Amino acid sequence: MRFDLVIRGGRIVTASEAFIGDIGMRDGQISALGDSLPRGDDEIDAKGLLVLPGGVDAHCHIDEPPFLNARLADDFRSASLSAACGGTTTFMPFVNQVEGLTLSQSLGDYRAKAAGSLIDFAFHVILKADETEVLKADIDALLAKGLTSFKLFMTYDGYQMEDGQILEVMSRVGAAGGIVLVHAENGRCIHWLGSRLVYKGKTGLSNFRASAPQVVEREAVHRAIALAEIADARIMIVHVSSRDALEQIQWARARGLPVLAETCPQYLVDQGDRLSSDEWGAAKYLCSPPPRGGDNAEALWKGVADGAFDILSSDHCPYRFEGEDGKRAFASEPHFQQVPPGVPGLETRLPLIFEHGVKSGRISLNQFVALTATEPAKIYGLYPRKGSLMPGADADIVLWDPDCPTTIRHAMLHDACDYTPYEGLAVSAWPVVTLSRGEKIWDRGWVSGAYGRGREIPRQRAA
Ligand code: DUC
Ligand code: ZN
Ligand code: ZN
Repeated sequence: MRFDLVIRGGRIVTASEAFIGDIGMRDGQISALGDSLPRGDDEIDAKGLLVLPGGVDAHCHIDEPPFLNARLADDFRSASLSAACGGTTTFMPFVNQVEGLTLSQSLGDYRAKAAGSLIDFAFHVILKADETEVLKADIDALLAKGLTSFKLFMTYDGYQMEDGQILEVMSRVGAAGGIVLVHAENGRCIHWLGSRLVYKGKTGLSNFRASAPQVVEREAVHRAIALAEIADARIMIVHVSSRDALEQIQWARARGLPVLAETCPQYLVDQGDRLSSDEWGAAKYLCSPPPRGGDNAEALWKGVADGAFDILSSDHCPYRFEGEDGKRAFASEPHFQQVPPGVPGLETRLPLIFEHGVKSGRISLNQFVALTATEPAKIYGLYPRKGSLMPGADADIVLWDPDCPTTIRHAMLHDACDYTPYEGLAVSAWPVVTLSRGEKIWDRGWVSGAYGRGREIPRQRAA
């Protein structure tokens, strides 16, 4: 058997196994796993390294039309580079509707943007609270094109859907075998609470969490679960931030309802206390739902370890801090309602979860692979091509140095944002080599591979 490349002698880890061995690949696909494979045309000595499936980041915002009037910093080039350098080989951004275009037309527009990607990708769709008839036609057209995951919002002007519309979307997508991603916060409560705070003159950033407390997320998660049960749909509660919301998910799962859940590093490496400040700097931690502080992160980690969460994604939402598009540009004083919510995190997702999950003993290496690569690939119809090391899978492989002390600095990252919320945090492992379909695109500080080599991966029906 001839191999283009053999990765030799590393500790190979999948969602279910771990063993020392070699991986041989040919024409961009994994062709054999074993011991003492024949020499390849090229070789990587992986002794002392971990060899994992490339990460699949199933939630990131890239080059969308301005959301709440704010412009995202990353295009597909910078975002895909950043992802690759952090060990992610497939990502799933959102087609968001462009003003004046249908969703199908917006998909065409977005595909053209994604043509600059360094890594492979597949799309979700963001739904606006449009006229129901328009929405129905749009959803059907996209389902017919193989897009099977739709995100709806229970908050945000222009996006917030009422229960009837949510039922309509869920039943339509559910009947077609798709999945509905739910941003679960009660927008009316957030408005009401926010107005009261503003009336009392409490406009500083420290009030952001009080305007969207846990109960607002808990109520929305509970309602989304009930609506999904009525509509007979499978749903994914995205970016779960609190113990209260997690309890609702556990309740639903105990009843056997098809409710899946995602959380993200900003809730697991909780810096919610940094949102207690009224200084501009707090804006670097401001995202929706808010990181809660207190014991929420520990409760979420317990949920992750116990299997209450299916996937861990970044929710990369890179609004700059400075500059004309920056968070600071939205108001002369820091005001909790005027700073666009969102934080960058594509490149730091895996090292942070590795550190706070695996290194700290909260989850196993197999769980790490499952939560960050295999499960997102399965849930969104990309498996076994992605998220796996099986023969026939794409050779998307990441070599990790498990003993690579690194202090996170924005200066070392590759996104187009101008800060990281994790500045100065120490981690002890980092992805050192990233292969995408057998091609080295990140090798110990060196970047290679042509922008535009990334492909859209056709989706199978969700598993
Ligand atoms: N949450 C954010 O923090 N930003 C944009 C969208 C979202 O759901
Ligand atoms: Zn959201
Ligand atoms: Zn998001």
